[in-house]
Amino acid sequence: MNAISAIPMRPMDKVEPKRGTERRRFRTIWISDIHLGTRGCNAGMLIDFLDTVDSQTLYLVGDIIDGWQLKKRVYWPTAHNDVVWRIMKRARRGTRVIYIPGNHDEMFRQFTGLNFGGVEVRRKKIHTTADGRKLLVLHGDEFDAIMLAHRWLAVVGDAAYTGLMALNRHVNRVRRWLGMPYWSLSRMAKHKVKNAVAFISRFEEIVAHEAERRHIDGVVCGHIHTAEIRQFGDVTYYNDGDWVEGCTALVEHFDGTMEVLHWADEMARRDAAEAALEIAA
Ligand SMILES: [Mn+2]
Repeated sequence: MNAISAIPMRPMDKVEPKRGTERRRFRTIWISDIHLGTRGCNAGMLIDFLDTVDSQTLYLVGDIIDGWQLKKRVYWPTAHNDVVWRIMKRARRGTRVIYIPGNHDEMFRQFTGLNFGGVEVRRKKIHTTADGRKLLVLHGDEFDAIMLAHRWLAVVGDAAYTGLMALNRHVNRVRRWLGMPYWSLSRMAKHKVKNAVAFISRFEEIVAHEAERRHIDGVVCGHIHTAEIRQFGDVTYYNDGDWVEGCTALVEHFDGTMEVLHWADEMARRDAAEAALEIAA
């Protein structure tokens, strides 16, 4: 807690909407695994996302602030503050914001049931979609115990993952310098590594099984940094991904339709459209 309470806060006096465009409105938005306080966090892309979209309800599905990393070393650039302020501002302006702490921000779990500036802290939450489906929203580390058989992979994976993320940053710095769009090295690597794929699908199966046991229509979680919408019999598994590598959000449209937004792709599409407009002008 000490590292976090030492973070200097400053109010965001001007939050500018994207020029000339209306925000895209959704019924619900889920984001998680932002890992504020680490170098891996893509705060810039998340700020762009928050400035482009709006919703009636916003779920923060855990690992928003990385307390584990902050305890070791305080890393808190302005952009990370800007993310926090944008979310607080949204809550003040009437968006229902529900914060479900994860394992990296478990220090906030002690505040379960409380309300901070319009942000409700909960351990889990049942969300009812516009088309009447009941979804259990939780971070997902609750399933780690069941995943024990895969623990060794998690330990080996963690070290490899940290290295991969460092490489990912350098690759993208060079790509940015060359004017190329953001590209996720580990997203590609994960899909190539057979063990990681087995790990992810095992996690998805366990979560879906839990939904079935509870007689609900589905589960929304984060934790494994892999966005997905997948059907298991009568149960739907949703994962909103992360803002470290994939940069994804899960959204619910006003008719209850769910979609994963890949923000790097959305930004690239918008940039291309803007460039085309400039050429036309
Ligand atoms: Mn987690």
